[in-house]
Amino acid sequence: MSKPIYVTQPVLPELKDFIPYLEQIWENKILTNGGPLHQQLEQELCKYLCVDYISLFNNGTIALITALQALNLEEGEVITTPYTFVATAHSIVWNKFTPVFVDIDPITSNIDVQQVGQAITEKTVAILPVHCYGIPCDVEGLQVLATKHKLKLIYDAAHAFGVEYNGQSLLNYGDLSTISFHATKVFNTFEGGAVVCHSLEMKQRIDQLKNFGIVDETSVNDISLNGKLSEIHAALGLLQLKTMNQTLQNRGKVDDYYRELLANIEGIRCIERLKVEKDNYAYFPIVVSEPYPLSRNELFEKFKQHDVFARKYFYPLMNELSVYKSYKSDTPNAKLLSEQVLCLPMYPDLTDNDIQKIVQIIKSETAL
Ligand code: T4K
Repeated sequence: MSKPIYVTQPVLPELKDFIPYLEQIWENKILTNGGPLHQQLEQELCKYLCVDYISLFNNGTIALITALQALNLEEGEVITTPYTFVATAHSIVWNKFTPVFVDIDPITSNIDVQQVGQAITEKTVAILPVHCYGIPCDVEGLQVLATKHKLKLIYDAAHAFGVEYNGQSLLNYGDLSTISFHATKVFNTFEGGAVVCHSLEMKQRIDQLKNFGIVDETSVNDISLNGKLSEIHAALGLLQLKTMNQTLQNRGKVDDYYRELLANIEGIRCIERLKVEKDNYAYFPIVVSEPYPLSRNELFEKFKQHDVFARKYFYPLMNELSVYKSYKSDTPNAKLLSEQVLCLPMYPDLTDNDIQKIVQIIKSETAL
């Protein structure tokens, strides 16, 4: 039996390098609630990501829910993309807003700014785009709309750790950005996440919200969740950061090699990455269409027969899930892409042999 190849594999530090952090935690007995490693990780992340303020969370979903809560918005509609992971839409409904799904640009896979403009009504309170696969949205176009209509702009940047665009961190765009540090992400703390914001006042509000809304020993100002990241998770983050540049470099090599080997296969299109100062190569999505002899689903199954576990990120669309079907929307570009997309295995330790094997499975169909 060949060793299975999954869509991703987390980067893990050497176990021996983790031990001193555990010793420190055991020694001082501070396990959570903003301990020293948590504070150190916030500082180091601000420096690494070139952002002013960051609040750590126990996962990206709670970060997203809290970001929406932090803005004190009136009830109303939040415009978003259906081409995403369920957490994006869930965060809107958890906050009792109404999601409005608009179509995407089929080339970038990100929300289409023109469609956003057409969906804005007097009920709209915010826009929640996703930098899908770590590819930047049209941040300038979205900001113009948000400013013109006095809307809040929150980016679900779960995939966008480390991306630099237009001379700065992509996370600096909009009012708030949220990141995921899940095991499957470019930077992981096993589970984890963060909100990036632009002022100390907002950071303090977010920090209160992630701690039950507690202000001090006798006052609680908001009804909110426990979103804190523990010291063990923070330690894992500190270790990950040490090798982050190498991680991104290796991901870039995997991306390059795939593109080289997949060039000129009819019916297979690699989704282009926008030219950016620093990319994170978060995913490697391909689009499968005619004249390639197999459908996306058939290729997905064929991979499985060879112990290659690609993923249909993102299928089904949010507006096709039973829980979101009642929210009316018309998103033909997103529908087509969700039926044709397949994310190939992408992680820094993926070997050239593995990549050749994956591409050979694709090519073997065209040689029949
Ligand atoms: N917004 C967006 C746009 C997102 O994509 C996500 C999460 C969020 C918000 C929410 O952030 P978090 O609350 O999760 O921090 C995965 C992840 O669970 C999820 O984090 C991610 N997006 C989504 C796109 O993918 P699954 O159900 O596909 O994961 P799973 O467990 O099937 O893992 C995929 C493969 O990765 C496995 O086949 C093997 C490998 N793997 C996975 C885990 C968990 C490992 O090798 N080790 C592991 O520990 O959702």
